[in-house]
Amino acid sequence: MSVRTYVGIHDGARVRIAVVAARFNEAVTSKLVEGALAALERHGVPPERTDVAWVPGAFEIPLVAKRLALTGRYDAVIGLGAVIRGDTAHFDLVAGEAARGIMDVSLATGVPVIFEILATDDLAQAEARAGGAHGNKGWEAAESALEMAWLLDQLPQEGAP
Ligand code: INI
Repeated sequence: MSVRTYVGIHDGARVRIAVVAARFNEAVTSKLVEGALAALERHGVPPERTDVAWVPGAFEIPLVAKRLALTGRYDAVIGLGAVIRGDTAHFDLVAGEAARGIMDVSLATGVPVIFEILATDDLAQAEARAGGAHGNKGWEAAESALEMAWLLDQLPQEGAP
């Protein structure tokens, strides 16, 4: 008997995606959003099947991601933010709580919530990952969302023999 293997693909044919983006460091996060939307379109998710919600900062992403995930309307939610060490003494708190919150939402709702909150030492490092020398992490986040949406759709459901 052969091993059944599941690997998600970037197929946006039927999925609906929500993006939750932080306005803090908007020069960076707007680029992440652009990258995510471009990747979604490239993989077959038109604007009509993509919703974007803006929140004040990365700390607020989990609550809004949870609200959207609980609607049942989305196959995946993408959290986009930029936490820059130089900007705040509570860098670790903001970045850490945003990460923990996103994981909690994902596990509690069963909807994949993609974590693409840049945590960098300075603005230049963030810019390099938002359409600069290190690519656009928003694009990668969108591909992760599609991969997870496909995988969760294809995997056996709870209770399946
Ligand atoms: N929010 C960010 O998204 N990035 C940051 O770098 C940041 N800094 O530096 O403080 C930041 N703070 C705001 C935070 O996310 C909340 O919006 C705020 O604390 C209100 O809850």
